[in-house]
Amino acid sequence: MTRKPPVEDPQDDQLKVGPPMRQAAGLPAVVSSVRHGVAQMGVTRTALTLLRVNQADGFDCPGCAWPEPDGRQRHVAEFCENGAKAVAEEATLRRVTPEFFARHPVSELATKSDYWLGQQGRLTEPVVKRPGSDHYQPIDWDEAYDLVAEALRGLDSPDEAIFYTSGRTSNEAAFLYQLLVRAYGTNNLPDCSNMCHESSGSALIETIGIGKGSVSLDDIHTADLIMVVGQNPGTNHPRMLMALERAKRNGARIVAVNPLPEAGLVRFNNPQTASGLLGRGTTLADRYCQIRINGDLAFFQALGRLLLDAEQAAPGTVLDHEFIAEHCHGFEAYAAHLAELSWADVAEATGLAREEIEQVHRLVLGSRRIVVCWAMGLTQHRNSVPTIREIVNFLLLRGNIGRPGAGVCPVRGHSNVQGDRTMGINEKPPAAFLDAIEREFGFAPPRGHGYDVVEAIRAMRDGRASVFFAVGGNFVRATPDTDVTRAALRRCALTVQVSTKLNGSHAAVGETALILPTLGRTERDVQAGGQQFVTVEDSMSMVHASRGRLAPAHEALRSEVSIVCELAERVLGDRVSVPWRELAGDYDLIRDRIARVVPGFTDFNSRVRQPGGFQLPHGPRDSRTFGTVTGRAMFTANHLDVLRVPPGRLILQTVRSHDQYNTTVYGLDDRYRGVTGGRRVVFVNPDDLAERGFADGAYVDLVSEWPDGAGGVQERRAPRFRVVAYPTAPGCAAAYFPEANVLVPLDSTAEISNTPASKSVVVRLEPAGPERSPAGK
Ligand SMILES: Nc1nc2c(c(=O)[nH]1)N[C@H]1C(S)=C(S)[C@@H](COP(=O)(O)OP(=O)(O)OC[C@H]3O[C@@H](n4cnc5c(=O)[nH]c(N)nc54)[C@H](O)[C@@H]3O)O[C@H]1N2
Ligand SMILES: Nc1nc2c(c(=O)[nH]1)N[C@H]1C(S)=C(S)[C@@H](COP(=O)(O)OP(=O)(O)OC[C@H]3O[C@@H](n4cnc5c(=O)[nH]c(N)nc54)[C@H](O)[C@@H]3O)O[C@H]1N2
Ligand SMILES: [Mo]
Repeated sequence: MTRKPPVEDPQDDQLKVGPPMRQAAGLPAVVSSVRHGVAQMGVTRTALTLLRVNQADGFDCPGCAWPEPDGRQRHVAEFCENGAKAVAEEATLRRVTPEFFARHPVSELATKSDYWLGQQGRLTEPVVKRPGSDHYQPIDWDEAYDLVAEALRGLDSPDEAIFYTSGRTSNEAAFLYQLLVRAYGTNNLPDCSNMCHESSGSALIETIGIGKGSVSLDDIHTADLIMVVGQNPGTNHPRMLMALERAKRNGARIVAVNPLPEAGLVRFNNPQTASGLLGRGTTLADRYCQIRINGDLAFFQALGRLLLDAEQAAPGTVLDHEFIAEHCHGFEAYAAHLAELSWADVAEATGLAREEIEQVHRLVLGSRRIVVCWAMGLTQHRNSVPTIREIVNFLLLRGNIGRPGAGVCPVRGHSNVQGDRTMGINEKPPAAFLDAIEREFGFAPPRGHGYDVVEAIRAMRDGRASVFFAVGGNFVRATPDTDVTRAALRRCALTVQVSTKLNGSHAAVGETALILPTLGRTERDVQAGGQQFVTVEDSMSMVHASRGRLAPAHEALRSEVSIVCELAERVLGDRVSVPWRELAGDYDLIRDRIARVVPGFTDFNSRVRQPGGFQLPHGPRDSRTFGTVTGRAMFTANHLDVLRVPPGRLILQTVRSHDQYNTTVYGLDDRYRGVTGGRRVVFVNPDDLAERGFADGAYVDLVSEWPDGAGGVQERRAPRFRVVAYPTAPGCAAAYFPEANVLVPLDSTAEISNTPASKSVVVRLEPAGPERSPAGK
């Protein structure tokens, strides 16, 4: 069955580094996507599978949350290189069987990298690791469910259990999952959002009244100016480059703000067109601001101040006074605050010359319609929420929210992470949502806040929680402070993973551990009522259907919906009157319930059957209605706190390579950044290296520093990284997630959103010791 034998763990002597590329996609991308597909699934299956991605009658790409164009504009192959890798990873013909677990004890799996683990193939049958044993063994589905139900019923309080979700879970499964968890009695529903766009949600809810982006694909196509800030779309949202290319053809200007010169933002060869395959492609960024890490709050304050100054010089010509008067609150306080802005602080925080910011300002003045896009480069810092508030300030000044071609665009990660939140995967659920649950299902859901990701780790670490249940994801590797998190999980009485593929979390286990294998997006889901489809919501609030077409990887696999329903029956008995079995048999019945509980889903079943689905309402976008405390869009005054590090230290960001999907590592190359054959690299500016006496190619340990609360410093060490002299902004460094997660202190989080600050880790470099790289730990 298997194509190409699974790989061994990487050795650092295979690592090669060349110059970074100056453009993205083109023919190499097509070659790469087909190569990955064929290695995992063979030629025919590759062709058949890839042609179904993102088509109206096919499945939603399990890659990113970038929307699909409407029917007319869709390409025959509406996927990208990295979407193709995501599909190949799931549709692989390799299998992890009970014999595999007999051969490999859990203690051995714990030493393997996520790359090795992922390459073993799809999980097939439920397995259990019992107390005292070092092996997973097969277990019946019924026995597995009983085991979980018994553990949950045995807890002193429902708050001693934690229910994690990753963002691939469908709307239907997510809705029933949160219903089960709330009926059981807790709001402990941490999810990957807590580590991802939580900062965006926090800032946007406060300032515009809704935590989602306000633009549609057409707004991108018709904007005059698009700012892409803290985002690497060439790798993480490749189809976004097509939208940017189209915007450019319509006359848009693009400004990139990023400490790294990312190839995809510099130039793009559209692989969907013949000229793009071979030609020179489109120059994307008109201005590239290589900002110092964490300088964005200062950057947007500077742009705000320049607009205010320009307005003062030519009153009535720069700001949108009508919009500000009619729809906004707090303008005077904001303007007064910016009058005090220190240009010296701006220079220090951004590392940019004032002239560079003024050039962007001139583009802003010449643009009526502005969109600001951002991702993890903005959300994973201590001051992320105030930074995103500053983007809102900047846009409000010229009325750039709630009109065509303009708005806020937080670009989501996981393909249904936004939908999961809409469905109630939220540890701090709004009261209106809980009221609706109570009305529809007749039980009183808990009202207190549950644990987010960081609080969940603390609760397990401190023995306040002892059952951990995850629908998808890879908790131990995705979270910060890997050693602390692993120890926390190991303290649990029971850990349960509903998963498609093997990963590090299957080796960071409680006394008893279960793996429940589940269907992926690409697979047919047949239930009592026949073949089912599920639905997802993309980054621009479009809800649409996703139909799996492939035969399931194994006959024992169950759908996430069916796993949740079976479990609910056993955990809850007749404590609530939810017809779990009927819902599991016919997902239309779940959608009927969603329609009655979640605003915007009226006639869900009929509207989702229209080609392309439907768009959820969005007050600011649709009618300039702002559901904030004042009923208006909120200007805010935010303190500019320059991130200063002790002499000799660098600010390290943890990023994705071109060959990974979060903790799923497809391969060991980062083509655009010139790295092949390995991942333990740290990118540092050549001047910083020279100052510290390190040469390109040297091996170093990365040591992070964090106040220990008693006047001293806590240190965390990631051994043996190859230094790569790289044109990143001075004072900054970059290494890959998840290898660098050991360096991120659990307590280093964003204010308000509590997102781990994994893009601003203070580190020093030390010459590496003689030992080899630890692969899996
Ligand atoms: N192929 C692929 N696709 C993916 C993913 C994947 O792993 N692989 N992951 C998915 C998920 S869950 C998410 S959330 C998204 C992530 O998408 P991205 O946010 O693009 O992912 P990162 O690799 O974290 O890149 C962060 C970018 O921000 C820049 N940056 C870092 N710090 C700063 C800063 O302080 N200021 C500014 N202005 N820029 C900064 C970095 O140089 C980098 O370009 O992608 C999604 N899509
Ligand atoms: N240092 C650092 N840490 C980070 C980040 C960073 O930039 N830097 N980024 C953060 C971000 S943005 C995110 S979103 C998180 C991601 O955190 P997670 O979502 O927890 O991690 P993933 O790697 O996406 O999860 C991959 C696993 O999901 C399972 N899976 C895949 N598809 C399915 C499915 O359809 N159903 C089920 N049940 N399981 C499935 C597979 O077993 C696979 O191994 O990581 C965060 N951690
Ligand atoms: Mo994410």
